[in-house]
Amino acid sequence: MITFDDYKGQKPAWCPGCGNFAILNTLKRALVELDMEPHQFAIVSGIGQAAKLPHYLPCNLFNGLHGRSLPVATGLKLANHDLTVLAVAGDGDCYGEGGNHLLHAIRRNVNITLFVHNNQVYALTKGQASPTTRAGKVTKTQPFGNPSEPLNPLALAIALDCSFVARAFAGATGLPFLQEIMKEAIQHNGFALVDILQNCVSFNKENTFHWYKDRVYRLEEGYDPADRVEAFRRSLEWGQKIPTGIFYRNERETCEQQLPPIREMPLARQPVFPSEAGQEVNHFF
Ligand SMILES: Cc1ncc(C[n+]2csc(CCOP(=O)(O)OP(=O)(O)O)c2C)c(N)n1
Ligand SMILES: [Mg+2]
Repeated sequence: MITFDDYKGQKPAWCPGCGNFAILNTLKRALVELDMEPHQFAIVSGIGQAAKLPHYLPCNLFNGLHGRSLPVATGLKLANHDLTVLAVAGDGDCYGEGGNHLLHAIRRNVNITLFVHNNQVYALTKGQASPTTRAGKVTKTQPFGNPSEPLNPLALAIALDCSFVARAFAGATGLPFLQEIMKEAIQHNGFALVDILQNCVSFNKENTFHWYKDRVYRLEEGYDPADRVEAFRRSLEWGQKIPTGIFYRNERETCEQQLPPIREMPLARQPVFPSEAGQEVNHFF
C-alpha cells in the first residue's frame, strides 16, 4: 500500500506561497488514493515553473522542450499503453508554445491526462503576458497593455470535442475538489484536460488566491457533463463568477484502441525481429 511519504521528493525550488506546492501535494494525495505506485505511471513536462513538478516526486519522468510535453507523452503512451501517462504544463507552455500540439492531441484522443497550472503569466521568465493573461494588462513587456484577447482553454477543448474537460482551483478551499477531479481525470479513458487556476506570488499580483476565492464556485449538483452545448455555454462564464468542476465528458475510443498494431498488446511488449530490420517486411501495416 503506497503512502504519502513514499512520494517524498526533493525540496521544490518555487517561491514560498506559490500554488504549485498545493498542486504537487494534491497530485500526490490523488495518486495515493488511487493506490498508484511510482512504476505504474510517468510524468512528462516541458519548461517553466510548473514543468518542474515531476522533479519533486519519485516517478518516471521526461522533461523536454518548452511546449513539447504532449508529443512526448503521446509517443510514450503509444509505445506502452499499460503505463498511465500524465503531462504537466504551464499556461504558456501548453496554450502558447505547445498550442498546436494541444489541438491535435485532443483530436487524436490518446489516453493522457494533462494538468495545466494556469497562473495567467509566463512566470519562469519573470512576468510576460501568457495566452491566458487578460487583455489590457500592463506587464514589463506589454507596457501599453496586453493587446491580445485571452485564450479560453475550456471552450477550445469543448469545441474540439475533447474527451474530458475540467477546471479546478489550487487555493486551500479548492483542494479537496481538485483532488477528486485529478482522480477522475487519471481514471478517465481518453484525453483529459484539467485547467488548474493557480496564483503566482511574484509575477501576477492581480489574480491572487484572494481574487479567485471570491469568484470560484462549483458547477451545481445535477449539472450534466454529457451536454456539450451547455458545457460550452458554461465554459464562457468568467469574471465575477468562475465555475469549476467537470464541464464535459465524452467517452469515445482512444487512439490506442483504434490502432490494430497495438490494440491487443503494447508495442513495448511485442517481439522484435532484428534480423528482419532493413528488409521490406512489415508485420503490421
Ligand atoms: C521555444 C522556447 N520559447 C521560449 C522559451 C523561454 N521560456 C522558458 S519558460 C517560459 C515561460 C513559462 O511559462 P508557463 O508555461 O506559463 O509556466 P510557469 O513558469 O508560469 O509555471 C518561457 C517563455 C523557451 N525555453 N523555449
Ligand atoms: Mg504560467
